[in-house]
Amino acid sequence: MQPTQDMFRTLTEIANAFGIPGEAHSYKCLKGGNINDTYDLEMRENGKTKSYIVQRINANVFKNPDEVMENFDSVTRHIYNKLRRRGEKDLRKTLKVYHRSDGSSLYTDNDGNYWRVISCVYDATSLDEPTLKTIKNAGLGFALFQKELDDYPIDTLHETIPDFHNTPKRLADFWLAVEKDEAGRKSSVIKEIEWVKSKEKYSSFFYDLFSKGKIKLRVTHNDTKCNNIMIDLKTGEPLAVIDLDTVMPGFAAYDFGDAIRSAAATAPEDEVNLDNMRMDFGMFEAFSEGYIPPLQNILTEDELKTLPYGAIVMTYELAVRFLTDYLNGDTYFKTYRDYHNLDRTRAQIKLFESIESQLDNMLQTVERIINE
Ligand code: GN1
Ligand code: MG
Repeated sequence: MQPTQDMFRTLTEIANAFGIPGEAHSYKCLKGGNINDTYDLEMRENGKTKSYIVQRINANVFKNPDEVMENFDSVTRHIYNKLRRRGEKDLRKTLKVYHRSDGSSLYTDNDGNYWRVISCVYDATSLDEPTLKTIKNAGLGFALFQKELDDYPIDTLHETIPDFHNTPKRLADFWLAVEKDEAGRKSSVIKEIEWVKSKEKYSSFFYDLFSKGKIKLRVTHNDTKCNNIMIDLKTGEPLAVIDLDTVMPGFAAYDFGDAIRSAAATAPEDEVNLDNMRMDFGMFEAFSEGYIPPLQNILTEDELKTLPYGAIVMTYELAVRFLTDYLNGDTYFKTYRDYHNLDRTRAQIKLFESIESQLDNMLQTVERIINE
């Protein structure tokens, strides 16, 4: 999206409300998210420029922005304090939330939109298109995030989206959407609906392990798309994990799985030419080599060994969510073209089939890394 005067005025108003020093100079729209709107605002003071990340929180998705910010703030503080205690100099390894003079970290504009300001991670890039060289560090970065939060008091976290990764509930919502057929699209997606039915067994995979006491609820990120990790432009080292709106109790395999779903896919999430879409095994392997070693003493053996199923379940869940939204008339995810949610569904189905067909090799590879 091209910058507009109106948006520039709004962002300037927000920067002023937060007491950000200097004068607003220009802004850029940062793309990549399906939910919030994100801008990079450049402020100038005494000839120096500094960037700030200004975000509008999607209140249709996050019904309680105060609770989102409480989680965000305390998770980033937790990591910051640990980095400081270890004498870590590079504070790009976590984000900083800005506060207003009354202590609040939110600003509400005249239209009732909620805004926040977050530090910019300098000399870094979000990993939109990982390569075999960079993906191992993405795995390492997400693992370190999991590790930093291992001692975070899980009961103090708000559930910012209830049942966010409750896969059986996602499936129940899907069947409701099929029944209601709100947008009159059901008859055009009969094949996809049948596919969802045929893979239903995966929806309760981790819930069954949990009820048997084999895996634990942990503080997880819940949206580990590869563009939610920042990588040092010069060294490739992982820096901050970003987009912390959905940090909530969850299963480690869901974070691992969502990262594989996005980072090891050979095409974008909404690819139309399905021949281009599959999971690249080498990418899976490299990510796992970064992710597993730091967590060997944290995750249980059952958690580690079942990680590959996370990729299956997360890809299934997202296919179900995209198709649900398509049936509901595109009310949740931002869409940029007709049939966007349907294209996304089909691309996830194709990716799922590729992941499922490589499952045995994935399990063996994880086993090998665990035993190394
Ligand atoms: C959304 O906002 P973004 O793009 O990081 C969604 C994730 C999906 C993802 C699919 C709060 O994430 O759950 O996996 O789109 N976030 C929310 O691209 O629903
Ligand atoms: Mg997100």
